[in-house]
Amino acid sequence: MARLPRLGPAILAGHPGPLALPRYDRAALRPGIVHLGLGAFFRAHGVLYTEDVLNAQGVASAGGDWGILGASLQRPDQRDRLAPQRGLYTAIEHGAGGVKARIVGNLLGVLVAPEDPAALVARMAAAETRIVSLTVTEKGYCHDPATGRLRPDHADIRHDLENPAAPRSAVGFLAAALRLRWQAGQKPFSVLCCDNLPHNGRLLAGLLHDFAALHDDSFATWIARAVPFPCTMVDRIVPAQTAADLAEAEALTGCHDAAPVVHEPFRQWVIEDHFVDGERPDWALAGAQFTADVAPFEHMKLRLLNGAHSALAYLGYLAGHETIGDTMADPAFTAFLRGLWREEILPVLPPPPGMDLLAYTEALAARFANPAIRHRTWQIAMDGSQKLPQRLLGTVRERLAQGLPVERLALVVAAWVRYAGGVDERGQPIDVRDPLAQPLRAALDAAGEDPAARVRAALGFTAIFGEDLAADARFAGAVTGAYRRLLSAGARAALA
Ligand code: CS2
Repeated sequence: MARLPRLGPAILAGHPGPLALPRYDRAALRPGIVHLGLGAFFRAHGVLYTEDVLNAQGVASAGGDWGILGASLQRPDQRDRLAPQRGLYTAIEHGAGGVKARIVGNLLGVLVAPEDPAALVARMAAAETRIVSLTVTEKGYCHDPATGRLRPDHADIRHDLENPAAPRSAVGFLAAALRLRWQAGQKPFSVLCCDNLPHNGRLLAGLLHDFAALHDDSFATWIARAVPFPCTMVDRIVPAQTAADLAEAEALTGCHDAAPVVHEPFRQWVIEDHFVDGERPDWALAGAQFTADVAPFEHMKLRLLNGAHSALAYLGYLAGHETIGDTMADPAFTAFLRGLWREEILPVLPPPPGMDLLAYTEALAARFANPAIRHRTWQIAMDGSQKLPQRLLGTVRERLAQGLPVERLALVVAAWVRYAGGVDERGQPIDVRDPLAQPLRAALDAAGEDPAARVRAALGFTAIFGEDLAADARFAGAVTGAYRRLLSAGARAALA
């Protein structure tokens, strides 16, 4: 087979197939946004919203130069894939209506932070940068997930406090760049957190304030006064890249694209409209929703979508299901999921203005069932220690406070304990990826075989469960009962 050319600017001149191309002058685009944590999600979400604004308005009239410069805080792979393509990549939508593909033009380059941290700090501090956005995943904030406070003992935070000009963490980079602006008497950039965390903007503002205060109180005060951290709710299902995606991108473009993203049709972005001098792309043109208070939307999404995702991930993985779609094709799981939503989550969840939450869950069920989106249960099961608090434990807390049962939620927590134990139902090892994987595994191993002891060991992680749930006998009893059922009957039968 002939070797295909590498995807690159040549494709912008035109393409014979049904492939959408940028409609604006890419050569005129300047980077007004620096994005930390350039993974598949942001390339299928924030970059596409911005691309749609540029397509609708053109570069000059978009009210600023809203090209995006991405940064990887850990590995060079995204840069290595995207640099030979000058940042261009294929975004492929898989939905009931079939496949739609487009070439995305507004990612202008990728910096690799560990190779040259000072270069990233300088780029963020440059006056041209008006927004620094982030998707660094939950664990990237170096915080305590139960309290939302910075962990000064975190290895990256300790490093960044000692090496403020050459940081490693997202918080360290933000502090370094904002400090340069502050020292120069310039206005700050806006910080746009796009991770699935509760009150994500406010949480990050608190982390940055805590970090800065360890250095200099007047800098910390300036951050609190001058830097906007709008909260956001982001939503789109975007599985990690697979070999099949590469083959599909080749067939669609006639080029070798090393960095395609496959995503579902649905997307949502709710943003608090609080930016330095109001400067931001007009994302509403692309369907983003600006609001004064994101909290009800974020609650809805974290608890109904992400909570359900984690439930399907742990229980589905244990039952031998590879993807969320496969799990949803199993009627025992869809019945469980509906029960979880209707009986346990929805009764303690106030709807955002104008939203019908039952309809929202029905739409979610259809999105999860999309067979053309192969989202692995293993991928979602990752980093459970950082995800459970905002996805499930808030609901648990509110139900316990009202004296309501938590049977299904407890089963999910029990499945997470089982998963964290590192051995599946067929005795095979599980590749557990979680910043607390080792201490969790050690605590479970030390607890031995007794279900009550194992559950007690897991719930003893107050960074996850807080002091309150760690000490709650009703919760421990429910999780232990569920854990016993998982052991005796297996995950699938335990759903009944
Ligand atoms: C998922 C999310 O990986 C996970 O934990 O629950 O990435 C989810 O797909 C997105 O939040 C959907 O918006």
